[in-house]
Amino acid sequence: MSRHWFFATLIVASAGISTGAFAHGDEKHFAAGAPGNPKQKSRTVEIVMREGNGTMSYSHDVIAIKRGEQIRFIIKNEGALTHEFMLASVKENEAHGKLMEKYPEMEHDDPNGKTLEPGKSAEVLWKFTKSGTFEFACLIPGHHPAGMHGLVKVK
Ligand SMILES: [Cu+2]
Repeated sequence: MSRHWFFATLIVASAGISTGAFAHGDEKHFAAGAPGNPKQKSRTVEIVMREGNGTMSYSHDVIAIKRGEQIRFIIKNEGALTHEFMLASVKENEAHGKLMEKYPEMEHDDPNGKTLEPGKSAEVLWKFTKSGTFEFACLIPGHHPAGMHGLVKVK
């Protein structure tokens, strides 16, 4: 466990705010579905993060997914700043974003979210077990309002 991850988890736990995951017995539950199984088939979706012209963005605004589908998100940071990909409900991301205004140094290496320095990439393997509209967003202060958010529509 990295020190940053532990620090972030500690803050979130003590503040009582959900980041999209909560413990229930030994199992973790997530708003947007569940961590994927590498042994099952998946569809790859590559997402690029970047800045430019006063905005920050993901290469996708909306991703349509069938319920039960497993997606291998390949996330690439092609920007000059650190960015995140956090997959949760809109409400959870909003609460998590408010927390990050207080603790902007929070970093994530979770099943549903990664923090990526410039030039880095990461994978999030995710199974969309629930229908509904979810959000992926960068919760580093100022990034969501600058355009770093997108929707996942699961039908
Ligand atoms: Cu960002």
